Formats: sequence, C-alpha cells, structure tokens
Amino acid sequence: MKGNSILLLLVMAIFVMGHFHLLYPISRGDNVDKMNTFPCGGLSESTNRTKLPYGNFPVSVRLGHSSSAMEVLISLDYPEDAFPIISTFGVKGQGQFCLPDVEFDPRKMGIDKESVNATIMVQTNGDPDGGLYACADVEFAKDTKVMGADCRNNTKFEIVTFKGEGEKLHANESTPDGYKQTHDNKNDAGKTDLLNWGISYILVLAWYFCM
Ligand SMILES: [Cu+2]
Repeated sequence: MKGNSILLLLVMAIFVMGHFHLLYPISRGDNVDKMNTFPCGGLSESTNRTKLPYGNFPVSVRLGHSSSAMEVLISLDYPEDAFPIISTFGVKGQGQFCLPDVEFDPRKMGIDKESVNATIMVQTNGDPDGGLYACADVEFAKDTKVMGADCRNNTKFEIVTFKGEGEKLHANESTPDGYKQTHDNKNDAGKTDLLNWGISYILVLAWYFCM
C-alpha cells in the first residue's frame, strides 16, 4: 500500500515534469525530453493541421510549472522567423490555461488568400532557464470556425504583465517574473537529462521496494 502511494507520487512527479502541453491548436506532439529544443521542441511539421478562422482563436495549454513566462508566436514561413502575437507575460498557477482571443488576421499583413498555412509556437521559460517549446501547424481560412477547442481555466491563475525591459524579452530569455535570465542556457539540456536520469533511478528503486 505504502509503496504504491510512493510510486503514484513519483509518477505524478514525472507528469509535472511534462513542463507544459499545448492543447489547442493541436500540438505537433509530446516530446518532453526535447522540449527545450528551439524552435519546436525537436518536432518537425505534422500532418495534423488545425483550421483556424481569420481573426481570433483560442490558445489552450496545460501548465506544469507553478509559475511561467509565456509567449505565443506565429510564423508564416519558418518558425525561426516567428514573431509574437501575444508578447511575453507571467502566469502563476498550474493546470489548463486558455487565452480565448488570440488575434491574427493575415489580411493585416497584405495577405488576402483563401487560406494560408502557419505555425503557432508557444514558448515558456525553461527549468527554469532557457525555453520550452511547442508548435502547432495551422491553416487560416476565410470561411472557418474554431472547432474542438476546450478553452477553460481549471484553477485560479494570476496573470502578470511585464513592464519595461521584461516586456521585450522572449519567454526563453525571461524568468517567470519578467527578468532577464542570467545563466548559461547551453547547460540546460545536460541538466534535464541528469534530472530525468535521477527520476528514472528513483522509479526503479521504488519499483524494487514495491515488489
Ligand atoms: Cu518543466
């Protein structure tokens, strides 16, 4: 019994390590180990393209950290050239979190086609440095409605608007409080691996003691 609860706690700990999940528009996939890989968490373009209307659409995520800097970017070509449509802000709270009215109208950029493909890129700060990345492949189309979006907040979130320098930082350069990250972000990958390895080791031990 006791062993099982410990195991459950450890499984939950790993679940929290999922950093964040992009729920809508539909994410390219889940790749927790490589989520700190710019620009799309190591995942390439998917065939699952969410149709969005010209204008407003929701962006829904599940946040695993208690406090995050978050940003939503869009790219009409390559994610490397992405620009923010929701600039970096702070969010305190965990669980499902939704921005109901993210605005993007290709016509404002002089694009007046029936449809246009794009990548929506959601970025947060890392663990805690660097960034975490999830992308969704989308198609903006003139006569479309938002479909299948589950846009709700399941806990009380506190939104923090960043001021001054913090407002101009990308989420992968920002702390959850809107200050510039000071650490050498290149060490992030190694740190995450070590952490994952540590957790796997504990899990194996827990398994051993439960048997
Ligand atoms: Cu994390």
